[in-house]
Amino acid sequence: MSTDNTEPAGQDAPAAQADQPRHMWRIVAIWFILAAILDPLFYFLVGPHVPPGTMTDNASDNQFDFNILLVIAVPVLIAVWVYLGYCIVMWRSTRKGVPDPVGGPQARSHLKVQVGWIVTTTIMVLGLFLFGTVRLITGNGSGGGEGPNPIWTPTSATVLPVQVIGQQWKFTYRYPTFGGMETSQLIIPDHTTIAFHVTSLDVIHSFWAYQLSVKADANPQQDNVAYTETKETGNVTVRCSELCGIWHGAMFNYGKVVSKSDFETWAKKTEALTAANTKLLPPFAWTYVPDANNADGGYYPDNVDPYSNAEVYGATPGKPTPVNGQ
Ligand SMILES: [Cu+2]
Repeated sequence: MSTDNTEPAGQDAPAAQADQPRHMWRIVAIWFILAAILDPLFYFLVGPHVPPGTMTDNASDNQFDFNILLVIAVPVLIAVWVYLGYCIVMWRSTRKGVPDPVGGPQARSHLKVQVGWIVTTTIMVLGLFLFGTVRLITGNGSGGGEGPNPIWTPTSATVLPVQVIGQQWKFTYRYPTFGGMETSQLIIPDHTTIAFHVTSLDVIHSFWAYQLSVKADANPQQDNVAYTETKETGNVTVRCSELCGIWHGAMFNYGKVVSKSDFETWAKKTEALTAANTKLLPPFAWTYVPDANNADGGYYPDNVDPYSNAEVYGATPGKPTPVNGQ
């Protein structure tokens, strides 16, 4: 090809193209065969092992959703790889008889490619939007925190409420139906709908029970509700997923889904064992505000702004200490 840019573009193109194999159709054929083989293989072999597993209804739903996304993504990935691979093999500069690189007007404005690109990506994005919305609604919130007034509530007649309290830097759990006992480990029964009531005593944390596929922000003075239904026994990892201070990375603990009978036994035993401690705790409530004035584990009355100047940590009750020592 001449380096003379004034030469009319594509003058010798028809003759050159006639000798060329139909690259586009070759690429499409290779892509189609690979995608048709790898997609089902991926879905059936890898799919069942995709996180977060199947410990709850939300977890199974989320696993299915991830698999659908991956089944859509795999052909896209294969298309990119096949195209790159084909280009490297067919048009590498060391190969004899390769056509010169095409530039200038010839390489611009390929209507079919442009329309094909826009239509395909639009269909994919709108399809994913629809899919995500439908799955969120049919999945009853998909294990996410729904705030204090959940839109999606479980149909089950028996729901076990478990309060999750985040604080720098740990999670504890209170069981209002077992005397308001507080534990440092999350234990819940199998085949039961659980209502997590997530709150915080200080800054914003986030309760992420990975295997349960539950994630809900823990905000001070907010009762953030998230539902899930347990389907299998097993171990659960709970992590804070909101940067909450210097030991955020160490804010995790482990829990368990146990059989219903094991749960009953554990809960009754723990309730009795911790009865003396429970008496010292503030009465069970959906939210708590540590008492800054007394700093003794007492709690603010409702409707007092915990962060007003009159409520400074360490101040004497009734004698507010102004901030900055003024
Ligand atoms: Cu945290």
